[in-house]
Amino acid sequence: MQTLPDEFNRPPLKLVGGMPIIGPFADNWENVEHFQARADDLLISTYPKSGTTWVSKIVDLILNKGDMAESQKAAIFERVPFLECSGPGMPSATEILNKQDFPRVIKTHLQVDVLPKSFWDKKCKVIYVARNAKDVAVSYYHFYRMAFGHPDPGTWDEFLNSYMEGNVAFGRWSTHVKGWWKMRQQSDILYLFYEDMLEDPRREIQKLLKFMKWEISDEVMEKILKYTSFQAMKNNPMANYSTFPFMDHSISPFMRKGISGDWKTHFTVAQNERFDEYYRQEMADTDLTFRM
Ligand code: A3P
Ligand code: EST
Repeated sequence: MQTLPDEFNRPPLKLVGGMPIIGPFADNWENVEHFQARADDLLISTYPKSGTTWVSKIVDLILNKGDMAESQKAAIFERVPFLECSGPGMPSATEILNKQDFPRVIKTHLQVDVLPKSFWDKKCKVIYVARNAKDVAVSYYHFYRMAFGHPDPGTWDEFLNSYMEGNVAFGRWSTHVKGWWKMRQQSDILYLFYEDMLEDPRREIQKLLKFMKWEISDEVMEKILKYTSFQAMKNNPMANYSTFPFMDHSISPFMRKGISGDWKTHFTVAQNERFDEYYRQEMADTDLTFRM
C-alpha cells in the first residue's frame, strides 16, 4: 500500500455548500462546481457505501455488451471516474473527465443541492442507489478505518455519533437519500435500492436496461450476473480496489461482506434504540422507506 504524505493522512473534513467533504476534494471544488456535463453523460449517484462500485460494474458491462475483456482494461475507478475526487499525486477526476471520450459514466457522492448545475441543464440521466441507514453506517465505519484519506473514525460508538450528526464525508445519510428521492419527480432519475439488488439482481438489471434504453441478449444477462456477483467482484482486482493507493485492505477489505443486515452484529441494543428514535425523526417528512 502506498502511504499518504502527512498532510493527506487523516485530514479534517472541509465544508462545501454546507456539506462536509474529504479535505483534498474541497481544494478542487472550483473545478467540480464548474464542471461541464454533456447530455449523453450517465451519472451514478450514491451516498458512500451504498453499492456504487457494484452498479458501476453492471453499467460498464451493459454498455460493453457483457464483454469482460473490455471492462477489465482498467480498474472500475478509472472506467467510472469519481467526479469530486482528487488526492496527492493523482490527477483530479475533473481533469481526467475533461479529456475523456464520450459518452462518459461518472460517479458522484454529492448531495443533490451541490451537484454541478450543468448536469441539470443538460438533463443527464442519473442512476441513484440507496442502501439502508444502518448497514451504510457499518460499512462506512470500516471504510473510514481502511482509507486514511478520511478523518480518524474513533471507536464504532464515536463514529456512529458522527454519522448521526452528519459529521462524516458527504454529510447526513438522510439528507442525501431524501434529497435525491425528491429530485426524481422533476429529473430523469432511476432510484434503486441495494437490498433489491441483493434480492433479485436480474430484475434490477432489467430496470437499468429499460432506463438506459438498452437491450442485451439472455446470454449477456447471464454473463453480467456472473461477473457482478459479490464473490466475483471480491476476487477481481479491477473491481475490488486492491490496485487503488491509500487503502489498507488488511484492516478491512473494500469488498467486505456484501450482505444486508450486518448492522445486527455491530449495533448494541442501546445504540439501536437511539438510532431508531433518531431515524423516526429524520424520516418523518418523507414517503421513502427502506428494508433493514
Ligand atoms: P459492505 O462493506 O457492507 O460489505 P460502495 O461501492 O458504494 O463503496 O459500496 C461498498 C459496499 O457494497 C460494500 O458493502 C461492498 O461489499 C458492497 N458490494 C460491492 N460489490 C458488491 C456486490 N457485487 N454484491 C453485493 N455487495 C457488493
Ligand atoms: C471515498 C469514497 C469512495 O466511494 C471512493 C473513494 C476513492 C478515492 C478515495 C476516497 C473515496 C477516500 C479518501 C482517499 C480518496 C483518494 C485519496 C484520499 O486520500 C483515499
